[in-house]
Amino acid sequence: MTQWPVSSGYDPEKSQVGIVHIGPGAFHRAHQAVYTDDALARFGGDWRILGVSLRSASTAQKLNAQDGLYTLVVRPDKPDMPSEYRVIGSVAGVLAPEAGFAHVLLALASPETRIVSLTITEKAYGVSAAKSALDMNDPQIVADLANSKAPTGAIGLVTRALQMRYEAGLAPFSVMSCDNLPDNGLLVRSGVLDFAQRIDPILADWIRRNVSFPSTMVDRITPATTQALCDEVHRETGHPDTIPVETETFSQWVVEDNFCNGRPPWDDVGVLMVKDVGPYEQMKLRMLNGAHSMLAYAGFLAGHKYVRDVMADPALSRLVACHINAAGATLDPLHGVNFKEYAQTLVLRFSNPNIAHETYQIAMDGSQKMPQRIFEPALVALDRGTNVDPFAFSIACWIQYLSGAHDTGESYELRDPRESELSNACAAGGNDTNAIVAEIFALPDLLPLSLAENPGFQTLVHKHLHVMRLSGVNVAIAKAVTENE
Ligand code: CS2
Repeated sequence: MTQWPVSSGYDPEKSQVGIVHIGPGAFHRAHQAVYTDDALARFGGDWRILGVSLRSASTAQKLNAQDGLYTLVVRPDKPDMPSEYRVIGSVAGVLAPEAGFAHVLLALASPETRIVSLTITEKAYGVSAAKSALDMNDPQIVADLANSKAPTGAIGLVTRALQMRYEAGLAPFSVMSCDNLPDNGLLVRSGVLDFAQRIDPILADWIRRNVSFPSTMVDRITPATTQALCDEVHRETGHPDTIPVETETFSQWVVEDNFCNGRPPWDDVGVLMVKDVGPYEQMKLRMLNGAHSMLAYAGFLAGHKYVRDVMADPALSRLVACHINAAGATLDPLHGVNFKEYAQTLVLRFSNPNIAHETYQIAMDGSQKMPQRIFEPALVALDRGTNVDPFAFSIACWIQYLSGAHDTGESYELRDPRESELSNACAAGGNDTNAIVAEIFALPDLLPLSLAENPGFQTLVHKHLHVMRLSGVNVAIAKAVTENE
């Protein structure tokens, strides 16, 4: 018996592990682990999840002390509705880096492991999307290639585990990325194949022929866990949970039905299994995540701590609506999906008064997020002749954020893997906003060339940044509203 009963009533210990998940952070535990909990409750099966933390020991320490159990706190979007507290049983435990990466490899190479999934954030793949190949400037990739039998990064570990299975004559596992990246299956596939090709071309060939890399679109708003949430869960449930997760009622998962070694019956618990995830991912990245990034930079600079505060700001909420519409106009029609309704749902979700989602959390890692969320749709808008100004405004907000200080002079950390490059580019422009935009646009592997070299687009970005620098972010927001509505 586990220490707390699982809310959906099943005994998780009757199921063995079938999935190893790299990156069992809050997002995974509010999303994939919950769909898997639903599937275990209804159908049983050996599909529990073993988490692997590559960097920090804290998730493992906390979850293992609770037998992998944790509380999912679901926040309805109406002010007076109570939250739901649900104990999830699908996570069997977590391997921490302290246990040594040999243990991780053993778990990945175990014949019981049939799916390896990943939520490691955009920056941790070490794969250049533009080149469909490993990024040879990535120190993790370089280190793992030099020591390919004892890697410590995600791509190296997955490749080495596949090699161990190949050598042992075992069936491979499917590799499923759950990060907010376009064609995430293809991206991780190109990284693994490139890695394998460099260590053993025969292995690369075996992977190419036998391993599936389903793409997925994952969606559930999940703020980082706080001490206040732990206290609330203790008070409301009596469980001294040190690692609960807070999320919204909305949840969506679209998965390419392409698994080489079986999968849980996720389609029976609300997951949409499709042939091509691309259009869903594009819709979500451009409409949801794009608007999120814009509102995070503009909102953070305007002094709003949470997304709900941004949505309560009349000017900003209008800009969010403009952004979502402009993003929707860059999409091709998608059968069965009404973009107008999707847009309305987004506004309701962002406005949820019960969720404390920090703008600063979303603002993190902009260099990894802006390309798919803002730059790509900007190019399409230019091409189609639809409204491109919201994308230019978003970029201006991001560049202003890169200055590292509020209008009041109060400073903050950028939290971006390319932060020194970005700050240097900003500083190199001095007080000349034209030069700042040009410096950022000229950074390698950031903007697509055709966007960076479009003089009209640069002028639009500059126009917004100029107002921001001269008159403050609130004036720039008000001006953008009048120009965009
Ligand atoms: C957010 C996402 O932090 C961010 O960049 O835009 O994490 C967003 O909350 C999720 O993609 C929602 O599914």
